[in-house]
Amino acid sequence: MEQRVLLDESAINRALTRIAHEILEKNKGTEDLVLIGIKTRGIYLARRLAERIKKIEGQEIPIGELDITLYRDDLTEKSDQPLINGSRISFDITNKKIVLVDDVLYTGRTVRAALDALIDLGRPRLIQLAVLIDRGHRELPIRPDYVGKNIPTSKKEMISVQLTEVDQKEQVTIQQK
Ligand code: 3GP
Ligand code: 5GP
Ligand code: MG
Repeated sequence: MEQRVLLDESAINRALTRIAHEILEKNKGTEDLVLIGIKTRGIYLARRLAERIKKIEGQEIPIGELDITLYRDDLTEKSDQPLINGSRISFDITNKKIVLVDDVLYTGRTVRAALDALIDLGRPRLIQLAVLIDRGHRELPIRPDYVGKNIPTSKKEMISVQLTEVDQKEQVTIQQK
């Protein structure tokens, strides 16, 4: 299967550093700021952003986790019903500025489910969205506030996000399904 590298390790690092700065700029610092990562790789990306924010501002910000999966037979045939499998958010989100973090944004249905889950937990002041890759094909009116890289894709393509914490490798590639 032919595979093309979209981001290598340094490109991922630069994108995350830029997004950390953008988050701080847009929110004017870390006050009431929290990060919530969406299952698997979004959680590691959220942790990395929090580390960078700590380096830049010297402030620790809370991180929560949401576990959302799509019912599907395989990666090409997915039904469009994302399911919340659980959350680990050990702080009150009321009046917080939440940045949701995911690796890939595609139809937007996962993010919609995340928004539902968050709004059930409390009333945040605002919710923003950060993704490493926006591959297009939105089916809902959802747009990211922070993007590592926009990659126009065909629906037949698949983006593989490999992070050392999970994959012992650090790169983003695109291939045909
Ligand atoms: P993630 O948990 O880190 O997001 O859903 C399991 C993994 O499969 C996901 O990892 C995701 O990166 C990967 N994946 C690749 N292509 C697709 C796709 O088209 N849909 C979904 N839901 N996941 C995909
Ligand atoms: P959406 O709900 O926006 O269609 O898809 C978002 C979720 O599905 C993300 O959490 C992401 O993990 C996964 N996803 C969708 N398409 C891709 C893809 O091409 N590559 C990867 N790695 N994940 C994808
Ligand atoms: Mg994901």
